[in-house]
Amino acid sequence: MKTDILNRLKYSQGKDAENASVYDWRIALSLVLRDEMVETWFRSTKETYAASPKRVYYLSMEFLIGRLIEDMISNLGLEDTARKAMEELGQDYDTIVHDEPDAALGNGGLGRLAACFIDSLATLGIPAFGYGIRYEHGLFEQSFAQGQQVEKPETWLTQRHAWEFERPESQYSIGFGGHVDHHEGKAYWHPTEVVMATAYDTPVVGWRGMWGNTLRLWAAEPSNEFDLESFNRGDYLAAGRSEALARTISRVLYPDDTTESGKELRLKQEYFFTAASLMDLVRRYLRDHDDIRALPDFVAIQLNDTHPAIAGPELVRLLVDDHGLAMDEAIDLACRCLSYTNHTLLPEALERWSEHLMGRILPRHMEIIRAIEHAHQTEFPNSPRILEHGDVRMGELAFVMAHKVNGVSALHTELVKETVFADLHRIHPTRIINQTNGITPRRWLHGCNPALRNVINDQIGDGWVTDLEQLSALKAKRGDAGFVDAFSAAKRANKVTLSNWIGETIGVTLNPDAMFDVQIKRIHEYKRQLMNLLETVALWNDMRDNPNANWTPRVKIFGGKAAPGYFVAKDIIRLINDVASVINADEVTGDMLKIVYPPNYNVTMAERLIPAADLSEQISTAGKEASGTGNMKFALNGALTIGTLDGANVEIREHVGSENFFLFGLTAAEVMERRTHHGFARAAIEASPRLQRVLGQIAEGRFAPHDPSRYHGLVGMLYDHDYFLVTCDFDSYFDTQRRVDIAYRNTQNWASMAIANTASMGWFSSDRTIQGYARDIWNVHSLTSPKLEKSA
Ligand code: 26V
Repeated sequence: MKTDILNRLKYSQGKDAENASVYDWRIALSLVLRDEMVETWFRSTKETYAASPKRVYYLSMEFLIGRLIEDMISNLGLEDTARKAMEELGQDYDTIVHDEPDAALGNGGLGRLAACFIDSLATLGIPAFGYGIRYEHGLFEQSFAQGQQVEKPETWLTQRHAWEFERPESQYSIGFGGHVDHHEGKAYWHPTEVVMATAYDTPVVGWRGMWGNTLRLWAAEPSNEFDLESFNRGDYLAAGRSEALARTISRVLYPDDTTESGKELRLKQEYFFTAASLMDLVRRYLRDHDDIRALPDFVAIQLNDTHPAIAGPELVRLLVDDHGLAMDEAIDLACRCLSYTNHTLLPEALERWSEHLMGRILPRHMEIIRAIEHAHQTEFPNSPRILEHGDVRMGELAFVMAHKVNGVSALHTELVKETVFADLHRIHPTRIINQTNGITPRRWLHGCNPALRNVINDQIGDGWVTDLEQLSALKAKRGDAGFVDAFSAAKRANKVTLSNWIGETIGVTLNPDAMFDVQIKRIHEYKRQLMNLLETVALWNDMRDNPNANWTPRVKIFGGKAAPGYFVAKDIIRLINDVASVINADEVTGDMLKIVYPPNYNVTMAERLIPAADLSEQISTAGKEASGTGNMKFALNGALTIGTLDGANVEIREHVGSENFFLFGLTAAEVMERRTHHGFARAAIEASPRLQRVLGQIAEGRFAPHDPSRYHGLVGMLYDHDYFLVTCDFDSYFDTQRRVDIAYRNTQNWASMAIANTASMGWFSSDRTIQGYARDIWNVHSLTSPKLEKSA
């Protein structure tokens, strides 16, 4: 490996060992690893062509991958070799691997789920492609200025991305705009704007290099004919402008995971990657099949939320306009290929496009959407409309064009049936099914937590990495003092490592024996970071009232970004930072209470924080968090959860046992009922002296003395609207936190509960989730482990 690395340094980076930077070494190492993967990748591709099986195409606007280098090294089983090689070359291995920037091509849970899924598909040996967009700029970089969020463009691609292969031969023209002609029953779309989609492939190799799939991301480039006219006229400025316009499509990830809607560029991004992916998969299919009507036997297309929902009309367009099928037959065929995952019930996140915009950008698709609507209304008169109030409702479109629609946790799926798609569910009662989310154990235990991984391996070997249910063997070891001590020591070591990092990065000194209480996720009102903060202030008050009592020391750790236009979320960030300044400087509470909020939360930061957490905050308003997946990562790494009955918390609690889970708050049904009470928030505040006091302090400027009215809006909102019932759940949350305090003081029992969590999380592997999709939705099979599949 040393020779390979030196060769890569010389011939690919053009550097010798004397002049190489950390970056050069990292690229050299990455290219050597990539060479290794290519072997697996070619073999898998050959086997797939030979077997001609049904394949999965996972269409996702987001893939939140993070760093790849450690994944690649451990999937290939080269940890020791790579470390030794780098060290013998005089390089610090950890510095080298930590040099890789995160691929932050996603906002949060939805994109990270896609990344876990492609890892599981490769590990399970299921032939699959992930299709998405190669954004030049991923999710913005966050910093704080006087406590306020500041966004800066993210620039991962200014460095060489060593994992990908550009495929200039895999290019498709994607049209926009123009008009449609009809001749003798046939439609001809004449777009006015054409953009090229160029493929960039990243090999996705599963555990121990048994199988490799492809993540194919599309970049937008000007077509050759692009504004040739201006160019020939010598108007290079105009030609350059339209060239820039084309590249705009894959320039940047939209950072609003809820509110931003109706933006023309966003619609173009959605169509751009969906159309390129469909043309690509149809072309691959036709290379070794000649009957387009058999497409559903060989192709399963999963839509990750409605973002690629234009796939329905686009596939119909290809089948009718290019392959001559009749409209009704094409719709039926497309349905049998497509399935759709719903990830949110929040009304503001449900996509709609005005018919006007859709008709202007995609005139042929607008005709086809009307045909789909007509066909569905003919078969099911009075069924809910795809077209409503001049809008195309993408959820309804995706539902109607899919043979299966799934929710992402048991509770969420029931709510999908009862709320957003209640009427469609009545018409298609077997279409909605549940597939509870999961996480990949490769990254979220084996990779991020070597200390705990080694303790587990010493007890039960490493079979759990691909068969997470094996962790249940740890349940029996809860009485084994040696094991319990080793488990606790691993957690303590992770907390020390994190404390050092926090000290270095934000200059706050932490006591590693304090309880590390962590809430990391996007900042959203429904996730209720504000409730966590109010509880922190209330605890601080109690500590100051009675400083000599036997308090359980706590560190409250926050992490997360707010959408740039989400002003309430940004106010919450500022308040967390303001409160942190006051509390961290308080000598009365000192080490008993600290608040830290390291900026720019991302996948890599999650990998640092989760292994060091004692307590996992999963406190969303019941009914609002579709699943959550951070909740699973924490429990797997031996943190206990304080949480509501929301999303996958419900199932986590069932698996780990109610005695190992701190439950509080209203249920989804109670939430809906409470909202009907006039003045419910004011009543809740009046009933809680503790909450009143905290809100009073914030309102009178205790945490912003130079700008005392700073949080009047936020506090006023809690009194008057409080749509997410922070006030109603506050007391129950506070009391439960005090139970957590008491439980934490019994270190032996806490360790035992933590072990129960780790040992019970086997079911939450994304391998289990993917096997569910493969069986219930896709009807696809593993090419590496048919036996394993039968036993599952
Ligand atoms: C929506 C939009 C709307 C327009 C602009 C950009 C944009 C980007 C993303 C989204 C999707 C939001 C939905 C989402 O991320 N849902 C999360 O999915 C996770 C995986 O299933 C789940 O664990 C979380 O509970 C759920 O909030």
